[in-house]
Amino acid sequence: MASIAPTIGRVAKSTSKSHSRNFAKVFLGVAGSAAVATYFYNNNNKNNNNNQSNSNGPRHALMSLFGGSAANVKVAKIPDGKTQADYQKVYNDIATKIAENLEFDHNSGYYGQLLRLAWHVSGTYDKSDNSGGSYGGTQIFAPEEFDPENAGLQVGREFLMEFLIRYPWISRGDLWTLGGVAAVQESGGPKIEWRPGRVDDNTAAHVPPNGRLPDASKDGKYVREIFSRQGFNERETVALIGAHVLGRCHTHNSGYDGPWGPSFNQFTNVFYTTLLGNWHVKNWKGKKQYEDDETNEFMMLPTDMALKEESYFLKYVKMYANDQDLFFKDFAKAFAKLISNGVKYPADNKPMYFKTLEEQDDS
Ligand code: FMI
Repeated sequence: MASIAPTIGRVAKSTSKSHSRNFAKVFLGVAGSAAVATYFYNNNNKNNNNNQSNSNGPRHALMSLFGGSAANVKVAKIPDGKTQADYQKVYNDIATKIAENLEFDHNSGYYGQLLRLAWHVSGTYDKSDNSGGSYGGTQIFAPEEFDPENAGLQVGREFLMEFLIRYPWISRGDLWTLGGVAAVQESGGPKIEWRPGRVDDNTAAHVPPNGRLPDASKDGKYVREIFSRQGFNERETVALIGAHVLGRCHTHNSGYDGPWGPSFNQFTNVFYTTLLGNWHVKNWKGKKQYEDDETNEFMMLPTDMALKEESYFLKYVKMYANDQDLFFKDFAKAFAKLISNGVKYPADNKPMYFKTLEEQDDS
């Protein structure tokens, strides 16, 4: 029987070392800044930045692939002259700001916030018609912004806002997904393949409806179905949810409370080793969640427990609990897929890998 005790001892003490109009209306509500809203609006018009206008060749090919809907063709377009060095600069600024705020949220830092933001902007993807996903940066528009599952994500968006102003050429989708990459890598996780060229969709015409992101109170079959709509199999699903190693739940966002385990500011496989310990239903007035028998300090969501209850998930939980390298490899692949779901990259748009701050210090 796996025990969580040694894990708690090993990780708990450590701190991470490397440590059109419609748009304007909605955005002003969010940010309260006329200047920023005007910037986005102008930028949109200037670059003709909407995903209806991107290309012809690939668009026709994709139209037949996705049932003839031109609206959902999303071809990546790198801003003129931008290279990996430009994106590494943005990465560095995000990473530096993370490192300057390690005490945030009970010493969780911003890792969890930024990773959850990257996931929720991408997790609206529907492979059946190529709608949703990270491409258009639509999360600032209703109804997506007000999806109850997105409660609290303004914290991550506001954290990143200054970089949209400092680097006016970067799109929201690129910035938000790059924030997720920085969160994983700077907290000690694997290198994530990332490609640029998501294009802001400021027409608010392709905002996905609510209900596409999973509800944490449900069971394993439901989790399997929701992730399968995004194109993930069971193994990828288990690997992705291992991200719950970072950060915590907040009653004011989701109704749930607490961190999943002791490694909340370090990307490790400890989510799985912790999950394999013993748990009971927490006795409180809040939503049904689980509490660990040993310390009563940690929590699991009903959907996390489902990974242990269903044999089609459990085998991967055990695999990743026993082999962190394998978890890192699978997570990196699945997360890179998640943040690019729906985006068509032309052949010259090559994968980029970013150096961590620590690696740059060493060189
Ligand atoms: Fe998770 N999550 N998550 N999550 N998530 C969080 C926080 C959180 C769900 C529910 C859920 C993935 C999948 C799923 C991630 C990363 C990822 C919370 C607490 C809930 C209820 C939010 C709060 O602030 O109260 C599920 C069950 C439904 C959406 C689910 O399927 C995936 C795939 C990932 C990334 C790949 C992270 C890092 C956090 C911590 C956020 C923080 O603020 O620290």
